[in-house]
Amino acid sequence: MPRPRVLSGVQPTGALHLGNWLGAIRNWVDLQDSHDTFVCVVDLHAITVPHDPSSLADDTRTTAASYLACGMDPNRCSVFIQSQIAAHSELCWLLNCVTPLNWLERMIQFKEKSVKQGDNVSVGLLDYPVLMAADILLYDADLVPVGEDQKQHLELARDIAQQRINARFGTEDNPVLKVPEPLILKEGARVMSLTDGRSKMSKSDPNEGSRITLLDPPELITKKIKRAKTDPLMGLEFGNPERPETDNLLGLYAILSGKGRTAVAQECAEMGWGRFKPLLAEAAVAALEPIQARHRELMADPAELDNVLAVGRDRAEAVAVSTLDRVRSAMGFPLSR
Ligand code: AQP
Repeated sequence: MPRPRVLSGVQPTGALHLGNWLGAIRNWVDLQDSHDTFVCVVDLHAITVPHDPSSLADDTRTTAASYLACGMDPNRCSVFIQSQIAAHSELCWLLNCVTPLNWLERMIQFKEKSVKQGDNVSVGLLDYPVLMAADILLYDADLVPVGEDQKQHLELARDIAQQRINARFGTEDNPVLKVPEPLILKEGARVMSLTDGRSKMSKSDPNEGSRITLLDPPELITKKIKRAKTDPLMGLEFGNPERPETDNLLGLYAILSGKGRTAVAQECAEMGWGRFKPLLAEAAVAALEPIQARHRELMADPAELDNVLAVGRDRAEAVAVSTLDRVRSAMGFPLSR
């Protein structure tokens, strides 16, 4: 039996943070033994908002190195860079031409991100979910790990595959594209901003104090946690809707210390912030230390990283090109290769 295939990725829009690790990459690491795992750095997605061309290539490599430093093992998964495989852009175009505009206009992420862009909203930002659909569908993914924020995009990918490609260009017995299922991720993996417990931790938040990046040095981690927003109440607890910051920081402590939610709920039930914050800082520094050490090694050996990415690209391209050919052929194009 072939293992179910999984596809996922993160945008190289800045240094990865605890949310990207705990909400996404940590789950991929768990999947690589049981699933045929493809993970890419989605650099084409990163230019859907204004970007700095002088740092895109470095950010892309640093992100790939972060995947490996967090435990993705190139012998057990395929790690590659999205833009190195032209099939992503080509399938995106084919899907664009069958996707109704109003399906994209109702995407929540588009509405939220376009508000931040003012008059500068690109067509690419609107089209982001179609490119994401192309990423997923190219690999015949059985499962796509999704957090709450990406559920709507996966639903769109399923609708495009089912209603717009298979129903129009395939048959019931011979569908053109595999329709992926969501893989619902571990509970409690949504990490919130350190400065506002009601918004998610994000690479693009202009306030750097709102996130802990995977490469922050220990003193900076300690400083950011010291300044993190709290409330005046004594005793820390989970699940109080009036205390989102408490829920977030306690949740981080449960994961980063490895103690789990029940144990930390007991440990911190009577604690004040003055005692808790140094404990959280210590746990964060200790959890990130091995990732940072491995990341330094990888960045010091560009040839090894190049090799991992070349192997990943070749494996990914073989799958992607064969899917693209299926779609081209179903839509009436002669095969180009
Ligand atoms: N705060 C978070 N908590 C849990 N998971 C998170 N992810 C992102 N932020 C959190 C997960 O990381 C994966 C890839 O994210 P992305 O970089 O492709 O896009 P994003 O979700 O928009 O992440 P950011 O950090 O907020 O980036 P910017 O600021 O550039 O938009 C996804 O699986 C996501 O769920």
